[in-house]
Amino acid sequence: MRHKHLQEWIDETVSWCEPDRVVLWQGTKSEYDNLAEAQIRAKKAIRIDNKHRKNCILFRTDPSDVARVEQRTFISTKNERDAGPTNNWIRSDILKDEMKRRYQGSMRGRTMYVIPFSMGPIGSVFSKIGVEITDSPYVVLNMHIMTRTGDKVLDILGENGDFVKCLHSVGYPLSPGQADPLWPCTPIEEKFISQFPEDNMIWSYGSGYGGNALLGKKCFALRIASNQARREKWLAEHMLILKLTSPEGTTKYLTGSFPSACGKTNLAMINPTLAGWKAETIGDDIAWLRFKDDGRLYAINPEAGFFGVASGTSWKSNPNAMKTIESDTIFTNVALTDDGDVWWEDMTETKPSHLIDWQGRDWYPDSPNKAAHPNCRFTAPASNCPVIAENWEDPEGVPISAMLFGGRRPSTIPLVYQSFSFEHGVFLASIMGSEITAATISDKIGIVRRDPFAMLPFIGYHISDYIEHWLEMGKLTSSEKLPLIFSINWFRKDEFGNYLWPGFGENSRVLKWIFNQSEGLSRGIASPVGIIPAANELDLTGLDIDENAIEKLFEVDTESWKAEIASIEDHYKLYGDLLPEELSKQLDLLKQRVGI
Ligand code: OXD
Ligand code: MN
Repeated sequence: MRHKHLQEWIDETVSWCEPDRVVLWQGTKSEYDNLAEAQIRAKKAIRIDNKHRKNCILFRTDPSDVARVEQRTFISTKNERDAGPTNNWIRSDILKDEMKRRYQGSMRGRTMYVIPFSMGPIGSVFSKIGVEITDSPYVVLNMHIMTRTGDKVLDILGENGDFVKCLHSVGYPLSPGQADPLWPCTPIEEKFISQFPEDNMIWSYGSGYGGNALLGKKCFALRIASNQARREKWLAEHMLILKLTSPEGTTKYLTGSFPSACGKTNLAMINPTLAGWKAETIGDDIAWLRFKDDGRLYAINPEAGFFGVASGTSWKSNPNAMKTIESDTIFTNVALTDDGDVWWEDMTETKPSHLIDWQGRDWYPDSPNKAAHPNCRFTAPASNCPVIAENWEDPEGVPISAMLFGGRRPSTIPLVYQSFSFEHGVFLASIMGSEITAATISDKIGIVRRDPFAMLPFIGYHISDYIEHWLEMGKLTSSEKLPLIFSINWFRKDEFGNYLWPGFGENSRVLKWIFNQSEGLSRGIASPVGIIPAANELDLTGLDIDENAIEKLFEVDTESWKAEIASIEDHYKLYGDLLPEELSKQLDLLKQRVGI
């Protein structure tokens, strides 16, 4: 190992965790295939290789370890002020002591893998290096798909390059002869997903699932990177990146921020219904953005794969995702069909007559439980995607013309509106959110869960400082070079509870208007809340939709906005005395425009 500090950290971790073996991951396909094969032989995973799918693998987790655990996620700093009101905080020295005790001997009987990885194309000015140490083969396989790993990263690190230390253990040491459970992990109260932004360090313990354990994703690329971005004047955001080309051949790039499970992956892989329009994927979950010398904001996708929610993904909702997962994909907590393929709720119109469910039990259509876990996932290489843009790995990034922010709002919020200014755009991103549905908390139907910038669980520092950082970023260039900002709501319903907008590929009609706005081809008209399409600016050619529905989609109803403003004021209490002045100013302006 050429990098002395990395070697020291590896040695120190070995002395804490006491693994039986250490493997330095080189990032090759044969390592991946061998490790996958070993998991299948050890009955930790099932091979999925059939007429629909090649070289895929299925893992089933412990029923207690199925999602990110926000209540066990910490931003750990010296001072509580720095974590702010949206994060759990434990003082860093106290948390380190607590976790060090747990790491003691935590890898006994296991192999410790050292995975050097790059977030972003190797060698790009946008990119950052991490090294994840883990005792979970599942994590290794997933990191291999989700990031660029191995020797090529060590080459970039050289002898003294900077890297984010990411330590992960499932917290389940094995004594000699002790059988390993299918999915080792700890009870929830012993899990810790800890970010130490002052040390550029992540310590995760007790969970093997998704964002808790694949530390390059939410922990590094959002929570730690948002701190780095603030220090270094860039942005680390929960955003898809879409490449859009008009029939005339002009290309523009858009970002889209939507809370988890609002269809980001679907929009990132949209098949436009409008003739001649082409949409291609750059990324589906995270964007790192910075200004370049030409004064424009450029973005990269720091990831190399998709860790998508499988439930609900179908040939109707996302055919491009269905093609993406036809090979070299890891499935987690999906059901197994009788002919050895995967299945999940809403994948097909009719349910199979028999399945093995995500917990390995027989399942029939009248079974009371879902066959797949609602948060079941696919992990697939981005390069598998049939609509991945040919420049998705451009180390220079792509210039962003428009930023979309949205949520699930059955009422009040128009289908699309543009902010009057960048500052107003920051305001509308700060108030985005989704209405709680009966499926989540039944006694609070109608309450909006605000998810500012879709970043509520991912901002790695004080939310007031985050808003101020966005506002500062807006001052780094001239206003005409800044991306336009739009509020989006695909989910508005009529009084009978029916969706007013068809969604899916028809969303390209809204994308076209956004494209035209940023190209100066349309102007829109001012409503009290923002700029909406003027008559005939939203292309409805060939769409069977009622005039009334269109009117309702853009209705700005004073009574509803009064309630909305009260709810925003309530949400802003979160900031206490530290509500950024610009947000209260924008709220006052909104009140004036709405007429209250
Ligand atoms: C995700 C999430 O997994 O946002 O992408 O939860
Ligand atoms: Mn996400």
